[in-house]
Amino acid sequence: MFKRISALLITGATVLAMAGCSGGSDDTANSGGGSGDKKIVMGFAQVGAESGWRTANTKSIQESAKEAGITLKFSDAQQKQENQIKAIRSYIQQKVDVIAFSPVVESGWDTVLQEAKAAKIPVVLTDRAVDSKDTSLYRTFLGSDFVEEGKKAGQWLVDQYKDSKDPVNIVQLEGTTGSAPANDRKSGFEQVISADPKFKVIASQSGNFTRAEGKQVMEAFLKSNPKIDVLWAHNDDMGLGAIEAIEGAGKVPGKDIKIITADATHDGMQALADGKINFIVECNPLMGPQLMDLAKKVVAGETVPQRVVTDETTFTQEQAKEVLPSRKY
Ligand code: GYE
Repeated sequence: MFKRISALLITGATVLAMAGCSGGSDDTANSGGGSGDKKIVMGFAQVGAESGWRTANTKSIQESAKEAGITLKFSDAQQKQENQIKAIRSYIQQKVDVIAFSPVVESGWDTVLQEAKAAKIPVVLTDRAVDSKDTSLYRTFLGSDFVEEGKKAGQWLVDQYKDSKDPVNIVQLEGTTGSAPANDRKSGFEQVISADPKFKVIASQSGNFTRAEGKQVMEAFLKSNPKIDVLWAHNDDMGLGAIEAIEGAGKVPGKDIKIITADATHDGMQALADGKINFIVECNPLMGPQLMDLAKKVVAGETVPQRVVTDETTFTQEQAKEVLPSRKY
C-alpha cells in the first residue's frame, strides 16, 4: 500500500515536471481519505484551449469528473500531437485506470495506443477520431458525426441558392490540418455542393480553429478574391475572426458575404442573432457526463458500444434569437 502511494507520488512529480514544458497540467484530485472505496483515476489529454468550444468541453469534463467521483488528471497539449503523446505515456506510467483523449490529428497514434493496450489501460476517444486500422486499440469513441455536420452546412447553402443560376463563390476556413473535424466537415460539405457546378470553392485554407488565424486567412482571401459570396468556416471562432476581417475591408458580414459556421458556442450564436452569421451547425461540447459514464463501464469491464454519436441540430438567425438565453455554452 505504502509502496503504491510513493510510486504514484514519484510518477506524479515526473508528470508535473514534464507538463511544465508541454503546456500545463492540473490534477483535480479528490483527497478521498486515503482508503476505503477506490476512486477511478482518469488521465485526460486535451487538445488545447483553441476555441470557445474547447473551453466548454474542458469545463464539462472537469465538472462531471467531480460529480462522478472520478479523480481527473488533466493536461493541455497546446494543439501539439507530441505533447499529447507525452501526456498519454505519463498516464500509462502512473497506471491510471482509464485514459481518455481528444486526438488533435487523426494519424500517428498506433504506437502509443499499443503501449496503453500492453499496460491493460482502456482508452476512450472523445470528440475526435483516430485513423488506426486496429479498432481494438481503443474501447469506444464518443463524439459528433463531422461528415454529417459538413453536409448540413452544404444543404443550407444549396437551399439558399436553389432559384439562382449564377456562380456562387465560396471560401473555406478549414480547421486544424489533419484533424478529424477539418477532414470530415470539408468532405461532407463538398459531397453536397458538388451536385451543382455553380458552387465553386475558390479558396480553402486552415485557420487552425482559432479566431486570430481565422482573421488572418480571411484578410488574405479578401485581398486575392474580389468576389466572395459565401464563407464556410469549420468553427465559430474562425468565423468570428473572419467577421473582423470582412468589416475591416468595408463589407457587411451576413449580407455582402454569407457566413456558415459550426459549433453554436455562445459568441457564435450571438453573432448569428445579430445577423453577422447566417447559419450555424451545432456541435455539442458538453460530453463530460457521457464520458464519465462510459469510463465507469469500461473500468468495470462492461461492454460499451464502439461508437457513441452526440445529438445535434442546426440554427438559423431566428432560431438563435429564441434559444440564446437558454444556451449552456
Ligand atoms: O469544432 C472546434 C474545436 O473537435 C469538434 O475543435 C471539435 C472542434 C470544434 O477547436 O471549435
